Amino acid sequence: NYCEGLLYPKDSSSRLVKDLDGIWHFRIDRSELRDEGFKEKWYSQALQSTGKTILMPVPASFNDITQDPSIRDYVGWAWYDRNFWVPDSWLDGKTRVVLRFGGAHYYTIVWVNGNEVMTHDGGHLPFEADIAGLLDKGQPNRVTVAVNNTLDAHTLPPAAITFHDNPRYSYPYYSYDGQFDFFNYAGIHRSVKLYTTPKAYISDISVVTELEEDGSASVAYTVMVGGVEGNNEATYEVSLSGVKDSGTVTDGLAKGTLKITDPTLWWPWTLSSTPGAMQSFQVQITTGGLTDVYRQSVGLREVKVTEDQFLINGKPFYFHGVSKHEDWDILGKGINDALLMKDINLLKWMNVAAFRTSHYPYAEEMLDLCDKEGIVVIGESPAVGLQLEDNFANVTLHHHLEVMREMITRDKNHPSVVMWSIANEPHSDLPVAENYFKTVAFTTRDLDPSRPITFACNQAYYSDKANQFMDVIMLNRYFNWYDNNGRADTAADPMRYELQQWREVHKKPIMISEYGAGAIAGFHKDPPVMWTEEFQLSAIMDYWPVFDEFRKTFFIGELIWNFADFQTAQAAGRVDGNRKGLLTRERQPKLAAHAVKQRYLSLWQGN
Ligand code: BDP
Repeated sequence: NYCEGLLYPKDSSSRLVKDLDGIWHFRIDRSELRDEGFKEKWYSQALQSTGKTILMPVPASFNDITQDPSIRDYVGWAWYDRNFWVPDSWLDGKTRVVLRFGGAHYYTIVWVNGNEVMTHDGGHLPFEADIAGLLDKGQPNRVTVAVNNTLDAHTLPPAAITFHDNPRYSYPYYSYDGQFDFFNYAGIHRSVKLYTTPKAYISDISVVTELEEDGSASVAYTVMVGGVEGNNEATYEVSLSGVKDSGTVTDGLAKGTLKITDPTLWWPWTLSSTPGAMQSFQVQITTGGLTDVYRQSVGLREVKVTEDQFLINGKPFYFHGVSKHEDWDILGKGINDALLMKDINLLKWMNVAAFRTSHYPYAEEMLDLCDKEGIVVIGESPAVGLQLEDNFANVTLHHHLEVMREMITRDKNHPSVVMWSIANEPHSDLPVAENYFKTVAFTTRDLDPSRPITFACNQAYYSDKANQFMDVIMLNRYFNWYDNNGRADTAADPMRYELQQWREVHKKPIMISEYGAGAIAGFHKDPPVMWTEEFQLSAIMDYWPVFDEFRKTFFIGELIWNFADFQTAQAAGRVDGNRKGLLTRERQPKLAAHAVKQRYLSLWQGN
């Protein structure tokens, strides 16, 4: 079922990776209709020769790099370009040279030496194309990117962030209609890489582990092979943990099952003293005298859901953790290894077992770190805020299914990812939502039968129409923040009641995917008032006895909103962003972080 792969670019004896990250040329299109770049064909020449450009780092959001508010708030086509060289040996006619973007927000068009090579719809997932045929020997090559951050009713997320030609508005005009609560950061957010493969190549690998009663593991593998010419035969060899298999590629596929008698299992760090055991699944294909080699990191583990529990390798797992954002000062939604590593270290410092990639797929580099550290991840799609009837139209559904396919193709081999969250806070009470979620759930299960499905629900147990199709129920609740202002002590009763009701309607495991309160670091008052660190702490703690009440039965997790403060659109209820972080945006702890650290330690040790 998996589509052509999105294997992470890696060096091997048959492949070379070259980074195109760094400083690019950048220009926003300030014309009335944002269409000058296309009219004047900016892609057909160096961007610098089209007019004034500035320098822009990649990867990064462009918004916070300069002091210009019109760049921070820009909506429309933003243009990037840079030159690069490739060695002559790459242009031997036998080599694929693939240009790969880890992700750009939101709609992207890419040209190489003036030729359009690919477009991509959606902000968080990779896209790539073989550009070997367009490259020049002995002179620099140029890559040009146009990226547009306009969001409408049918993008994911849906929103009304748009420029238009209504003369009543000055440019840039945009409005947030409240459907999602984070800044619409834009630009080339993830790494840009060139990599080579032989003409016949390994295009995708997937590995699914099942644990057998006798303690062995069955590892089912599927390898997709591309570019095998004519009637040529391709053969393959795979190996994992010293167990080997080989055969002939049939219809572009190599499939089989490896039996590992004494497997080293991948464990979350809260369930084992040797967590995060990653292994190398080596694949080699040979055809017409050419060989391609790829080593896929895998972790052997199995996930199952019962009526009451979430099991990893047969052991009950409790999701004590946080929901996060990809959000950093200056960098916006760009990525950087130092900042990713800092977040991982802070997660471990707070004794976090798991987090949710609210509200979109995170960088592959982050998932790699979670694999290695044994931090459990709920992978969320960018379907945040499907609220209007129009958001459930077929065109959105079609795109949603495509995004699920891309996300599963990219992330399916990460053992840290244990569940798919297909949406956040949709109006799952609307009649149109029933068929919509039925379709997304069935398709997702079909794409990946090895992981349970959920979504973050803020609707009522009596009106929601989507949870009937889920394996796990996740609830977002703010009883003592948006309701009952100033009364941190009002969450426990409604929380208890709701958990009981949901459980009665659906005999499924339930967890909280968001709860929390805003606090501005340094604001203190006792007795507590809203926005102080004391209030945030008591608001969060009010839920804990209820969680503990149900923890031994069907309640499988608690994720605090949010790991850290993050940037949002400007609004009366937001203080230079959303302040529900346990940490500040600069990653320094508020009072509540220390209490959460203690609680999570005791939950973990009590496991
Ligand atoms: C929930 C959303 C989340 C918001 C949060 C809040 O899922 O994106 O940031 O509430 O209001 O509704 O802080």
